[in-house]
Amino acid sequence: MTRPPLPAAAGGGLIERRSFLASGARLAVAIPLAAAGMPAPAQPPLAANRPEWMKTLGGADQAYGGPSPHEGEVVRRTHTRAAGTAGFSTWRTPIQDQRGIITASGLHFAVHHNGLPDIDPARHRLVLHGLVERALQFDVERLLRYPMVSRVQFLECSGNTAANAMSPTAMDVNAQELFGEVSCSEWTGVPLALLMREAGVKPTASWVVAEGADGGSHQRSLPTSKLLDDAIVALYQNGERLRPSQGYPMRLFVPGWEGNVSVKWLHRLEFTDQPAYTKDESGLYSEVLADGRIERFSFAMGVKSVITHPSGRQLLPEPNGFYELGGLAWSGHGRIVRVEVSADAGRSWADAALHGPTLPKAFTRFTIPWQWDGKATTLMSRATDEHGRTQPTRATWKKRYAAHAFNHYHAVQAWRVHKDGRVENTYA
Ligand SMILES: Nc1nc2c(c(=O)[nH]1)N[C@H]1C(S)=C(S)[C@@H](COP(=O)(O)O)O[C@H]1N2
Ligand SMILES: [Mo]
Repeated sequence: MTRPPLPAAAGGGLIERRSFLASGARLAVAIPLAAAGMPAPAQPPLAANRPEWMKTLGGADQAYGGPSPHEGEVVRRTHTRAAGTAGFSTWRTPIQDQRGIITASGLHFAVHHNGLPDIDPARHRLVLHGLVERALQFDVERLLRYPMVSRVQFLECSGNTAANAMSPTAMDVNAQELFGEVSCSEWTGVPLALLMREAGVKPTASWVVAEGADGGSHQRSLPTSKLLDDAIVALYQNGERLRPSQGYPMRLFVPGWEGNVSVKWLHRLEFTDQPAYTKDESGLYSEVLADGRIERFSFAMGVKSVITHPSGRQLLPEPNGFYELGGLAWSGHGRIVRVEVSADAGRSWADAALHGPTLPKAFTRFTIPWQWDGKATTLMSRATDEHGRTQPTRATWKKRYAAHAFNHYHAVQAWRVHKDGRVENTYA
């Protein structure tokens, strides 16, 4: 029986979501039992040939749970030249395998400029000093006694998606490689405002220099206004104490701002009346604009989105099939209010469904149903936040920055779908 086609939301096979759900449409993805050579089950269908795990007792569990051994491919990835080295390394999260908005702690991306320090929490101290009435020192035990807040928020390296900013032609890489330097966790910690009140930060203290306890002492200057607004000293991540990779035993967490300022292994906050222009902020984390001017302290992360299923180097298993397109959107300025998707290279767009909760400065999951007709096409997503900020095209982004600039790239991402089902990174 042929059914009437479902109402289109836009060109290229995007389906209007409400009527799609209401229609009880047969997705034709599952295998009908009859087709699998089995009669309609009067008794449980597998009774005759049960797998071995249904015939014996299971094994023992472990003290700290881990992922299924069958998911061994879902891991962070680093570049071989950096793997195992003590110096600069980047570990990217498998964003294409994530569903929901929380990144599993063991899969959180990581950027270490000076390797991963092994810190004894009993000997770690946090000092607040400089332009304060009372310089203060906290050990971990004391800090754990303070009132804390919990918020689900993303963390993104300003260099995320740098390959698309720099490479003249689109590199055929997967979403992990391109977009893997962003993650989203529930962060719990002590509001900086509380600690700053206790130290009596002076009105002249417009800046703070935050320093990590890693060998190499990662340092960034931040305006105190941001610390008072929503920054925390994070002690917990997704319900447990921070992972070493994320700054154990404590880190500065600065919501919505480039990852670099969320100083891990935080041990010192010096209140000053001007930025320190540290090595970490004068070099890598200053932007060169197209006209040669330098943009310092480009803190906030722009509005960004990416379709994660399907995405680069994946294979659509069948043409003329139903697929749910979906991905993640986020903005360093606030909440995501809209994500538009195009399945015809940007000629037409439809609103994707946003899956709640849509939290400020957090991942927001979006989806839209899609009937692929088996022809080559290009998929794109474009997010808008509550302040009306949206994503530029790659060409518009490139116009603003010098040719070699790569930080803060947040242009619309396009994936080319080939006739044979291959999905490839492309520039739209
Ligand atoms: N002390 C210290 N803090 C640091 C870094 C570092 O190398 N040392 N890397 C920064 C960078 S570049 C980023 S993007 C974020 C990454 O945080 P994550 O490793 O928890 O994902 O931490 C920032 N904080
Ligand atoms: Mo970073």
